[in-house]
Amino acid sequence: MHIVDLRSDTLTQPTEAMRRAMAEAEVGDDVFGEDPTVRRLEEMAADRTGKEAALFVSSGTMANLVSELTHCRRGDEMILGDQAHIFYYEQGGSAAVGGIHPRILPNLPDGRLDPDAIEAAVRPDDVHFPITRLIVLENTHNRCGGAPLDAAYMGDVGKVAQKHGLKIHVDGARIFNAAIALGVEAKQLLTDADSVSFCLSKGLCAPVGSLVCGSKDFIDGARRNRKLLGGGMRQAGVLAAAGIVALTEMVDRLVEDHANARKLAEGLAGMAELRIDPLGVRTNILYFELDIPSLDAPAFTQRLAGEGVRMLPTGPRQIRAVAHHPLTSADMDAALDAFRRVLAG
Ligand code: TLP
Repeated sequence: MHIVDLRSDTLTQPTEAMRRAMAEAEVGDDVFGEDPTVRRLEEMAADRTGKEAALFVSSGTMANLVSELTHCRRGDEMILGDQAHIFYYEQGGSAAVGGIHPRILPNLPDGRLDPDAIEAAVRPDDVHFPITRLIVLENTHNRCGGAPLDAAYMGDVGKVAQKHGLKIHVDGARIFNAAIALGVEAKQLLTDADSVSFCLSKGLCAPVGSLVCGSKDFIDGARRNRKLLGGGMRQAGVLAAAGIVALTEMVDRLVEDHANARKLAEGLAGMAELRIDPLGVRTNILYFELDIPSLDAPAFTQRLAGEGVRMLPTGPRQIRAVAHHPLTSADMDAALDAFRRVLAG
């Protein structure tokens, strides 16, 4: 059976060009700073994000943790959303490893944090309080339907940060999806950010790896923290080589994933038992609610899998689907047909 697996864009596989580049990569010991392919990837990442320097790390989770550790000291506070990946899905690593205190604000449905609420959460200088150090944003916002945050909003948060001497970190695991959806360069979304992490191993199809980007001083600190976490890699050029292909060949095609997600959403919106607003689907992620009293999301996705389509239950009645390479428009049709069969019982 042909399987259409929409559980996550982390399922993407390295392309033929990546596999060739990996086999031929020139390598060295990256802890000595001697891997030319890693260096080239880091320079490209810094350039694409408009930052001075970049650091190659093993995952998005490590990229975020390294960034938080570099911005904050133990006991400092960071402001972030209650739906943030960092808050929700990273084992509370910033608190567990870094002693960083999370100050949680409600995410608006479009992934933003209200800039006034951010400002109101900044701690006054008082011996009772932790020191507010960092604001964390997520772009695109995974749990808020893959919503992109635009440059105007980033500027609004930038003003709050500047006024109070705070740093901004962007969890930009899917920052290129945001850039493509908004029709801008990623760096235009990041002028107000002190640091950004982004992933090569999601829609961009590389097998492993994320980048942290920021000022040269920040990246020097991040490099120390990566080593602290055991994340110093040796001949990592074999992985970076795939990342270079990801950045040069796989960014522009994300538009296809966005079109496929929208097509799927429009098809699902026509089914009486499902709740979804297709206009809210701006990138490659979509969520919908089941309105079937007898069937919850885990049971529904199990039946769907029996019809060759895999999706992720993310709540008792909520399901997530993520469009990604190499799934096609025809795969979305196949997925919609499978839904019709499951709903028909
Ligand atoms: N997201 C994964 C799961 O962890 C939920 C997914 O399938 O979407 N930031 C954001 C916004 C992410 O969506 C993810 C992964 C990460 C960070 C962490 O990246 P990895 O998995 O490389 O540690």
